[in-house]
Amino acid sequence: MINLELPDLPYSKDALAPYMSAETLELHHDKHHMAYVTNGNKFIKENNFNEGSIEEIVKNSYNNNAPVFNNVSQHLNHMHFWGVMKNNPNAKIPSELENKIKEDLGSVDSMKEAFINAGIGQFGSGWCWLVLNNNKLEITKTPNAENPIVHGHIPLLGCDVWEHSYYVDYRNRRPEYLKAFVDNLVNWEKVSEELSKNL
Ligand code: MN3
Repeated sequence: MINLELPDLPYSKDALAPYMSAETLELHHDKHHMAYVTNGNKFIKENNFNEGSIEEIVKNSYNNNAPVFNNVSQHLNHMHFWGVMKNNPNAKIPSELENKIKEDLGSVDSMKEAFINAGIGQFGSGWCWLVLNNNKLEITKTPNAENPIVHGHIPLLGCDVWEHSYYVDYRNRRPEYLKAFVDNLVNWEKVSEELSKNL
């Protein structure tokens, strides 16, 4: 019987300031993510989705059971999101990852630009991603709760573009939030480790 649990953040609530405030993390982690966990457990139980891993429940409920999918996929998305962030301005991207970015996406700058544009281009709520698709890096976006695994993609870096992720700190300025994210908030060592594990 699967039971979703809210993970602790891997850093203190003020660790990502000034790019992402403690107030945002309190609301986003303690309230929004908690609600996905609580509702996910409720809908899993009510709809008998008890079998398999979180990833399997996400894939099995996609286009099949919206209450289960929306909450469990958002739980998966947020566990990823907390894990790929770190207060990291002027970060050096590990060379293995940097070389792969250059090979598949031209340059680090063009990767960042495409990532920001994917986030801006996601109408309404959703996510933008750096994914691995058939061993190639790609930039994608997904609506609402969708995680790239439902398309057979491996998520390496995802950014939450739901308003709850940036409205406290950036108001309606989503492009500014996305630029602050790619320039200052990415744990590139973690992204590089995920790439190595999946190549
Ligand atoms: Mn969120």
